[in-house]
Amino acid sequence: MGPSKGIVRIRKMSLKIVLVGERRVGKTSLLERYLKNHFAEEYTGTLGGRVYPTDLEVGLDGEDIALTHIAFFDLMGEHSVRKTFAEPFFFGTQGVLAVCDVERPETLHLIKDWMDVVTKIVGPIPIGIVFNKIDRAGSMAIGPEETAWLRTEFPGVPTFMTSAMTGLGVEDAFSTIVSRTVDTVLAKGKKVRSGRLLRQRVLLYLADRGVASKNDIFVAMRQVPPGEVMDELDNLVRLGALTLDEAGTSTFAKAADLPGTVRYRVTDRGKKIAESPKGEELAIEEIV
Ligand SMILES: Nc1nc2c(ncn2[C@@H]2O[C@H](COP(=O)(O)OP(=O)(O)O)[C@@H](O)[C@H]2O)c(=O)[nH]1
Ligand SMILES: [Mg+2]
Repeated sequence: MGPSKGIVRIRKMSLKIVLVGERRVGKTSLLERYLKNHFAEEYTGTLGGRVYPTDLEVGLDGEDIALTHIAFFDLMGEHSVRKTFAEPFFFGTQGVLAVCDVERPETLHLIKDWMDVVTKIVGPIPIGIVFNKIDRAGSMAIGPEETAWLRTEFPGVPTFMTSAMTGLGVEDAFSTIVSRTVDTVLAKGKKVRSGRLLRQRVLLYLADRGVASKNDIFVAMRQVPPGEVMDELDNLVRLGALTLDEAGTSTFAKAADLPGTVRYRVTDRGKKIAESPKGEELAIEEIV
């Protein structure tokens, strides 16, 4: 289903985006600048964390839009969060802005430690690297050595030069991480939907014939990679919608380990699911 003329689809989603980085690099100032367009001179370092909830509209392909509710998480007790409270703090994070201070190169290298902690908890997610305090260009300590290090450690990761003080580059850094996070979340959703579609096709094919061999099913689904078809056969057996037709295969065997001649038979339950209207087809998704 590509974007079709005249129809605007609206996707609603909630996102969690976290700012990481050492103390005093400017995380809180960047958030304050981006969300409230204001800059506080004094330093108000406190323990814990703080959430800035925001609603943003993001343009998608064609005319489609995403209505996002974004929770930006700001660190306060930076050290204790990385060492002790990482799991609850980063749980469910979908995007990261990693901030360093152009006057302190060590804050760039420590981004690696922050990302290791985050990735361990939520896996690979979109990230943007922010070089803040660019208004201090005169005392900038980030040179070719740092740039080379960055390319090795974070290949392909977008970088931004920002100043929370003047506002330079701030909008770009935030809007890029937001749109990358939205794209990633939507891509994951697409995967689930095509999985549902394949499940229904396999089930209808078998409900029609009663029995079919693994090879026949591959031929019927030839546009789909065999690995995906086998995963779906395994799911349907687990759901009790299909059984293996061979005598003596009472214990569950993975489709990948079985010969092409092995036959699958649709069960009464499988027939019922195949016949049910669309809404109910999807209900089986929950059971897996
Ligand atoms: N010159 C300059 N100072 C900044 C900038 N961003 C933050 N600061 C200052 O750096 C200090 C630490 O900022 P803060 O946002 O509290 O850092 P955090 O600990 O990472 O949240 C404060 O004194 C800020 O005023 C910037 O872009 N330029
Ligand atoms: Mg702060």
